[in-house]
Amino acid sequence: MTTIPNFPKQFLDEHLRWHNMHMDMRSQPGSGIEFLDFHRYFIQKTLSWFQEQGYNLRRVEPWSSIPMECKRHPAWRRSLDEAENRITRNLSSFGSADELGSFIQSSNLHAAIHIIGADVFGDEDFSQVPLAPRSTLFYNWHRLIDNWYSQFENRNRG
Ligand SMILES: [Cu+2]
Repeated sequence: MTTIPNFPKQFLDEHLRWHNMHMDMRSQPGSGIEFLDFHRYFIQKTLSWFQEQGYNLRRVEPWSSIPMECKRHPAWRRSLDEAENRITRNLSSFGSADELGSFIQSSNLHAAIHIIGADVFGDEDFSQVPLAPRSTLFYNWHRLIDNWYSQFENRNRG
């Protein structure tokens, strides 16, 4: 089961509040980095709670890449492959982390995985903004996104 037992409502509310506040800002400068930074902060916070419960952290590890099961789903599109390929093979094509964060949203990659993954792994919560953080899939996916973000940051530093 991918539902996290006793997941605090305050965390669900905080995540929903952020999304509601940022819904209309998606194409504006700064919205990409805001998306990446909020989720990085949120994941750190919820995972330390998760660990305090004695839950197995292996359930919330990042995917190493987008699961094949998602790519075989009828709703998967070639444009989503292209978006993933640009991130994994051509990260330097992004001028800034803000651009990367915006692309993950505007390419529909972020939302598509929430919707397709919910179907593939049988967890409706994952496709719904108010409930997604109580699914272990949320961490599998958002930690993969966060790893892309880290790779981008490290690339710029090097
Ligand atoms: Cu979110």
